[in-house]
Amino acid sequence: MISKKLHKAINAQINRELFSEYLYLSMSAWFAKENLDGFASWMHVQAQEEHFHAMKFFNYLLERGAGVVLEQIDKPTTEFGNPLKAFQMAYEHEQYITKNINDLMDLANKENDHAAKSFLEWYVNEQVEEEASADKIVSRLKMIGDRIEGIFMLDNTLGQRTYTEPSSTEE
Ligand code: OFO
Repeated sequence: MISKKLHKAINAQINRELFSEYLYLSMSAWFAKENLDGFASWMHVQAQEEHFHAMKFFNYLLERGAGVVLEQIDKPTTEFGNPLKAFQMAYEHEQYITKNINDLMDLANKENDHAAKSFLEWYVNEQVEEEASADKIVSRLKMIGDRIEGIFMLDNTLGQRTYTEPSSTEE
């Protein structure tokens, strides 16, 4: 039986993951408008990952016999200025999500909920990857600066990212 507190906190995290999906979709639309199709595609894949994160929490609550209440999703920003600013925002957003995952883990510890702790481990590890991938692109964009050929080369590289749903053993 999951505690009321932890149930409420995980339910709130579903909304944050869905907002992440929205944010990255909005970034994808902005990059597409800027004719940077590779960046747009990378962000689209990222949005798919966020959907998976949200559904993993969603299914977990159902599995624990707890209900899910879907709340309103905030409207994301629609203008990002330039690729560096967009990825800096993505990196900051991931740091914010990491903090929330850590808070969930702290709560699961406090509640002595071993099942939740084991489940949340997946997200703790996933956030390391989430932060690292955004941070790496921020660093590359800083190196590139205003050089348009560098932007196009990175656009080409990022466009090669494809979405693969994590296998059930990783879930
Ligand atoms: Fe769900 O990890 Fe990004 O936001």
